[in-house]
Amino acid sequence: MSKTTRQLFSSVQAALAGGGLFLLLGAMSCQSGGAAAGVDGPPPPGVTPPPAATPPVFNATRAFADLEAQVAFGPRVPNTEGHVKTRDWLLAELKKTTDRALLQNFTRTFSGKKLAMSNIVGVINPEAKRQILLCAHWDTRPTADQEIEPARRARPIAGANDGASGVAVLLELARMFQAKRPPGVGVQFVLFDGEDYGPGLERMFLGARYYASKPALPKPDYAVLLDMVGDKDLQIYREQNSESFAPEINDKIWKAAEELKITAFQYGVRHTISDDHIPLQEVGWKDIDLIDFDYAPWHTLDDTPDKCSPASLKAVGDVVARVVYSEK
Ligand code: 1BN
Ligand code: ZN
Repeated sequence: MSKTTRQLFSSVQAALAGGGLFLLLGAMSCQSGGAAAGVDGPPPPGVTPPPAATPPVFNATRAFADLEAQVAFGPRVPNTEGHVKTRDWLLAELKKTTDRALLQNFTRTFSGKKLAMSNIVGVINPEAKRQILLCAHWDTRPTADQEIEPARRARPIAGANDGASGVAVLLELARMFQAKRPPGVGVQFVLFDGEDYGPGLERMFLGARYYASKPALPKPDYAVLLDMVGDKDLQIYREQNSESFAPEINDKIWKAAEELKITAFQYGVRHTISDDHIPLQEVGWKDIDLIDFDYAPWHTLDDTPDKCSPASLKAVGDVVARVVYSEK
């Protein structure tokens, strides 16, 4: 499928899945500027310093190694060995970097099959009055349903971008926040399970739905979900459900991107996506989804690390870090 055809197809599919309108709005605020710094370096000269504190450097090489490490565990599908090993590794990583880390275990049964799942939770500065939730899903799609050939379609995806990318950014952010505590806020990390179980939407977002009904930590002031943020050709547009429900959080993110001159953050709204932010929005939490849904290998066997880049992880990490360190 060509990129254009693919984009149209995926947009319509996302719009249908979200039950919303597919809109291309041009009313939002973001300008593209020059590139960000070299892949592991500090911001380029001339970039406006953040108001509250300067973030440490986001180490893109280390973040990308975390993406590859997740993929190396194999598909992270509930009730598989790769899922258990990845869960234990992620919990151990968050135990190293956060003040408190825990597993929130839960089960769901579909067609007589009981699935054991875990949301993985960590928090830095839990005593702070203001709290931000940063989240991503760590599970992967059990079947590559966008493959054309039936034999390929039956196999699980590697989930380099769709799964590992958002988690990789969050693990590196946790290291940064441990090295230099954000002055004005607590940061909650939740890695959701069961986002991509499927095949239908009624069997998706399982961890986010569970968390929304039984939050392990106090209600955050706002939440930012990272999903599919590793594409080599990263282009993140505002997502419609996020823009409808929490435009002020989108504004914070796009303002930081503009200040850092990070061109991956694009002007306007592109897709309407059902994702883990919806269950949180449904219980009244201000929540946005940062997602680049124009990704040709989506739900195929080609969603592998070579389609992703350290620079893309850094673009997103730098922007989120700036927002967090700007909170007073
Ligand atoms: C995102 C990544 N999603 C699944 N994998 C959410 C989604 C659901 C996106 C349906 C489009 C359609
Ligand atoms: Zn997916």
